[in-house]
Amino acid sequence: MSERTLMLIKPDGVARGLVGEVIGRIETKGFVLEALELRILEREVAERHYGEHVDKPFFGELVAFITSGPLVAGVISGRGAVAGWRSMMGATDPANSAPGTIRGDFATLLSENVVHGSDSPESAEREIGIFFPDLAR
Ligand code: IDP
Ligand code: MG
Repeated sequence: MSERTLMLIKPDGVARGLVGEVIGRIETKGFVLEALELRILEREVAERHYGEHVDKPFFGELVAFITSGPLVAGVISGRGAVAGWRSMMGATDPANSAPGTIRGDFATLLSENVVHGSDSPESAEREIGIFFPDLAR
């Protein structure tokens, strides 16, 4: 019944001092933090993580940005964690993210939209394996 998902606070979120805000929302929602770590991504790890976007015109920009500074990576768990965390994040483009969501409250730019969340349970297991091999199933 419990599900897990990968959560990232992207370099813009860390640089802007939003770590406590984002983690606080996860905790008050009732999700459980299974792993949490500040790190700078290697290019190869970023390219694997965003592999589904390799043919998109923004891929280079995306990898450059996600490796540009420290980010916070975490695994969160709970009932409906994948969809629940995506819902807390808000729509991908902050121009369309509802107020009350993280992107709706804290972002204006599509390329700097503060957070990441896996888009399915299958993606979550793939992404958790990339960031936290010790937690792979
Ligand atoms: P998601 O983060 O909501 O799952 P995806 O479509 O998987 O959205 O895209 C990954 C990330 O790539 C987005 O969060 C966003 O920061 C960035 N991105 C998506 N589309 C564009 C674009 O058209 N230009 C620049 N960056 C984009
Ligand atoms: Mg995505």
